Amino acid sequence: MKKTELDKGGPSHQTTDDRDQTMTTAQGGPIADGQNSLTAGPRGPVLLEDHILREKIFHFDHERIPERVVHARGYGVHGTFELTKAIPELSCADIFQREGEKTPVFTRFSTVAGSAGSPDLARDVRGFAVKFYTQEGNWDLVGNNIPVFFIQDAIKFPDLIHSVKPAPDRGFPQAQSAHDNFWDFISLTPEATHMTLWAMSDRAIPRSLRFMEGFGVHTFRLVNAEGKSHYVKFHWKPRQGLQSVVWNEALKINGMDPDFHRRDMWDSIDAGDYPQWDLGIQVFDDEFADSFDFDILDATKLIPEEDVPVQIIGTMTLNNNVENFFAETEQVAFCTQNIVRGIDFTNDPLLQGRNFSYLDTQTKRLGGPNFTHIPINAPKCPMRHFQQDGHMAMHNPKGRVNYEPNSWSEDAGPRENPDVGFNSYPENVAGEKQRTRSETFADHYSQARQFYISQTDTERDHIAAAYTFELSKVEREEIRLRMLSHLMNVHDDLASAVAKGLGITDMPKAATPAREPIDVAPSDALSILKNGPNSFAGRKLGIFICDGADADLISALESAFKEEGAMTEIIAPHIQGAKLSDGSVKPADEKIDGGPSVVYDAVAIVLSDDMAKSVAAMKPAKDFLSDAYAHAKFIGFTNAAQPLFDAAGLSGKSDEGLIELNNADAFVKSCRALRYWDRMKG
Ligand code: HDD
Repeated sequence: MKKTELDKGGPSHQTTDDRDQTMTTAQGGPIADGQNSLTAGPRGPVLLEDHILREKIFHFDHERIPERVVHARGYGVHGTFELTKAIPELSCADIFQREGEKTPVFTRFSTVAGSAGSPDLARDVRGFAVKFYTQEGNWDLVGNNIPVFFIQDAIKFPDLIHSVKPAPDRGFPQAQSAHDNFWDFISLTPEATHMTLWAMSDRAIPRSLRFMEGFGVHTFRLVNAEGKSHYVKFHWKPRQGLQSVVWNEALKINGMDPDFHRRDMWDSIDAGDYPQWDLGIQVFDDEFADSFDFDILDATKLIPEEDVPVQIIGTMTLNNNVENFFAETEQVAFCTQNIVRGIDFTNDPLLQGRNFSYLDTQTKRLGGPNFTHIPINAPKCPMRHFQQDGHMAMHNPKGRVNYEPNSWSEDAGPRENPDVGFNSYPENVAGEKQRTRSETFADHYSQARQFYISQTDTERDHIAAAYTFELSKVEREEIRLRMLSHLMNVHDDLASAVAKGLGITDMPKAATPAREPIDVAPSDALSILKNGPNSFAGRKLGIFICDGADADLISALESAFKEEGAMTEIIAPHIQGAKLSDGSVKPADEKIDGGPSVVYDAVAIVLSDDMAKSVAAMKPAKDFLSDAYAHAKFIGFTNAAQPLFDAAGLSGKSDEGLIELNNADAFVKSCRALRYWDRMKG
């Protein structure tokens, strides 16, 4: 029977004569028609024998796997790690032996609390997990963008996560910590105080995944060929420098572009602007550990870089977007217990609990024990063992032997090798079984205070504003007061700023510390603003234009920012673009209401006298300018922008961040400071 256009599903229905492109079933059978079910007559019932329909719907019905119980929202990228300083004296790990050698990596960034579809700019800790495919097996460094954690013992993790995730009765709020359950738990968990200082700081609203540090958090061991051990903390330092957004901006970005971070990562790699991080190590021994004011096994504490400097030993370059999000980013299975010879664990109770949890969770999430057979998880070095069978087994032992010891001489299968095999560091351990927390873990406030006093005034204001915002969303007053009682042990300025923000006049009694806080010196490394890149490279300028705008100025801006290593985008009243002063038509990347200033690091407003009034009447144009101003951005403008300034309520405003566009190079130079923070004072 000949098919009509309608049978084929309309004119868009495509067929091919090319055998290689022919669509098939999962069994490989060519498909003649994938758009019409098999029915008895044109209006009759669908026949059960329709194996094409059955297979297609069956597979679709099974497309989802459980999202990660935490860190569900994430984005993965391929890259390489290049060793720049060999450290055989510290570690016999193969990856640390040969300078200049490159090891493939897969890195997944994530938020913690939100579900897989939640917005990128939630106030949250960011996961920073790196899988190194070394020649002696996979090493997973499963860290965060914050060097400390909320809790000291893994047994509390389910409670922590339950408290931050949506409440079980109502199923909200999503991807937020600004609610009763979270702050109830935190206010009853003094050890979390240090971490919440970080989470309320701008670290928790990074401008880009490319502009954040990463930390292995725990103290690990490096072990050399002679079996000598040193303690180590791992750091990732972004070559792009640190940068965050402001809270009001984050809220607006979430609405305008919930995929802001993943889009930014995809776009920069696609454009060949590959983000890089240096891998740093802080190495120390028992002598330092014994003299340190805090316990090196306590994951709520960091070791200031001023005390133990970070030595750079290599560079990670992320240079390859995934081919398939599900196959790679979703199926990648990081496990803290994936370590290699030359690296070992310590007795950090949080780390030890994690070592149990990750293997367990991957088995559930990926459906069985063979998730290491999935290409993204498989080592890139040879692997030989007698593990076999199970769901979806792809690599089973070959031949007759699948056990050890065995007395077969040929095809006997793999054998242990004490010379190159993993040997746990033979730490001497003894003690009574008990459920206690070491006394040495009891100081919960000193490092929180250190973090606070290490920040610039702007950053301190942001921290106080974040606590105020979050606690204002808390319905129960006693939780707000209990939180305040902890902040009083951190710093009076912080406690009184938050109390003022909340409208609390009668201060509660300060919480009784489990151990008296001590004085610790500020550490500049803890501030974002003290460690700015002094460059606009990797950032984005939004150029708002209209008909009649100065063509030469626009092209000067584009080349000056390109020279800086930055991107530019054109925003115009219409997506078709604008007819410039020289008669050329400049296409737009965004229409004004689709390209708000919150998605740019700085803006240039290049208008013409003829259009100045009509542009000033556009609501999104006013928001573009007033948001850029409120978010302390550098704003370049031409004279014709004056009516827009008036309309945005900014008549007569002048500061060093508002720059008349006479010279594109000078404007780039100013933008290197990233924000004009002084505007926010007072
Ligand atoms: Fe965890 C995922 C980081 C404590 C249990 N964690 C997960 C991921 C990161 C971290 C980055 C996402 C990995 C990916 O992209 O797939 N987690 C941390 C850090 C911690 C930490 C830095 C403290 C220092 N985690 C922690 C504890 C437990 C877990 C104490 C449990 C006792 N984490 C998990 C998990 C997850 C996970 C349930 C969920 C999905 C997954 O493992 O793959 O096993």
